[in-house]
Amino acid sequence: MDAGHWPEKRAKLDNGDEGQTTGSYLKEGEDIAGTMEVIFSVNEEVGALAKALRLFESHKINLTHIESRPSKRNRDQYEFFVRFDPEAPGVKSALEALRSSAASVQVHSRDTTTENSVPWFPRKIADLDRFANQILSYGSDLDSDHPGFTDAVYRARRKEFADIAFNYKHGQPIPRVEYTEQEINTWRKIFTELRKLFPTHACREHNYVFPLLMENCGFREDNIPQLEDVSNFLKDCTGFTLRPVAGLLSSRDFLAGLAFRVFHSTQYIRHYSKPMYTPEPDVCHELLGHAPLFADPSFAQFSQEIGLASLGAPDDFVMKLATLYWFTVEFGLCRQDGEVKAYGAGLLSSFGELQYCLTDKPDIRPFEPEKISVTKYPITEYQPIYFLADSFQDAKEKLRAWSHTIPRPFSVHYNPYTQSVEILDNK
Ligand code: HBI
Ligand code: NLE
Ligand code: FE
Repeated sequence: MDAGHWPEKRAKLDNGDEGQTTGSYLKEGEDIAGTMEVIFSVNEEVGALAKALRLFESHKINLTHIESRPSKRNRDQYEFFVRFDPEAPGVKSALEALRSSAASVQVHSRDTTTENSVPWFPRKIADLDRFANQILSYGSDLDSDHPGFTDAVYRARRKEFADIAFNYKHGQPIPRVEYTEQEINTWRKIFTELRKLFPTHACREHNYVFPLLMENCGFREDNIPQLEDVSNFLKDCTGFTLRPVAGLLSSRDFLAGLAFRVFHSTQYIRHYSKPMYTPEPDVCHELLGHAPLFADPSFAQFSQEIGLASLGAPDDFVMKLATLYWFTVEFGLCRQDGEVKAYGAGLLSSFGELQYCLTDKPDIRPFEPEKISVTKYPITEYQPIYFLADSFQDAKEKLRAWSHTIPRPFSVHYNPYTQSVEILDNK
C-alpha cells in the first residue's frame, strides 16, 4: 500500500509544460520561504522603539514591515512586530542581541528548521495571499496513474486554471470560467450518479444543503457551478469562503486557510476518462463533496478548529492534524438514526468510493483522535480504513480535547470582526 501523505516537497511550478521549466509562480522577492517575523516587547520608555530599530540597522537588516501596539499582557510594555529577510547575514547576531535586551522575543519562521522559532503562520486573512502560489509537485503516486498527464489538451487547460489561481488576491471575486462541452459531460456523469446515491449514502446535513445549492448556485446536471457563486452562498451560511488554488498546498498552508474559514478550492475538472474516482481534488470534489458541508454551522466550526490548531504547531503535529483532517473532512463516516452515512468530501464526490465505503469491505473503527492521528492511509485508491463518528458534536469535542496536547508557546483566538488571529501568550 502506498501509505502516506500528499508529497510535502515544494515545486517551483508545475504548469503542465512537459519537460521544461518556465520559471516560478513566485515573483522575485516574494518567496515567503524567505520570510521571518519577530514579535518582541520592550518596557515602555522614551526611545524604546528607536533603540530596537537601531539594533536591526546596525546588523544591516532591512525591515519590510513593522507594527506596534501596547502589550495586552503587561501594561508597562510595548509590543513590536517586524518582518525581514532571514537570509541577511546579521540575522543570528541581531536576534541574540534582541533576546538579551527585549522583555520577550518570539521568532516566526517559514523555514521550520530555524532554531528557537515558531513555524510562520498567517495572522490575517489577506496573509493567505503570501503562500497561495507555493504549490507542491505531484508525487510519483499521482503522476503514475494520472490519465491527464499524457493528454496535451487537458494539460493546457490545467494551465489556464492555474493562471487564474496564480493571479488571485484576497477580496477579489473569483473569475468565472466557461467550461467546455467535454468538461460539462464529465460533470453530468458524476452529478447524475452521485444524486442517485446521496439520499441513501450521504449524511443528513449534506442532503439538507444540496437542494439549496440547486436553487441558489446553479447546481444542475448541465452546469458546472461557478466558485464565486458557491463562495457567496457559503459566506451567507457560515462565513466560509472559497479561494481558487493552482494545485496542492502543503498541509500546513492548506490547514491554515481553514483557521480563517477559507477553503482553497480547485477549479479544473478531472480527466474525462475516469469520472468514478480521482486521487486529486477537482471542482466536482470541492463543490459536490465539500461545499454542502461547509454550509453547516457545526461542521464549519469543526473544520475551523482543525485549522486554528495547526497555526504555529510543530511539523509532526501538523502531520497528525492533516491525518485527522483526512479521516474526517475527507473520508469521515458518521452514525445517524442507527445507520452509517458518509460526510467526508472524498466519499461524497466519488460515486465509486461512496458505494464501496458502506459495504462490508472496509475496516470501520471508532472515532479516537489519538489513534486516527497516526493511522497511515493510501491517497490513490479507496480507503481500507474509515473512522465512525457518533456526531459532529462528539467529533468536535474529542478533537478539541486532543488538540490541547499540541505543544505551542501560545494559544490563538480568532477574531471574526477583523478576520484575524490574536496570539495569546501561555506564559
Ligand atoms: N491542497 N489544494 C489543496 N487541496 C486539498 O484538498 C489539500 C491540499 N493540501 C493538503 C491536503 N489537502 C490534505 O490532504 C491535508 O494534508 C491537509
Ligand atoms: N477521490 C475523490 C473523487 O474522486 O472525487 C477525490 C479525493 C480528493 C482528496
Ligand atoms: Fe478535499
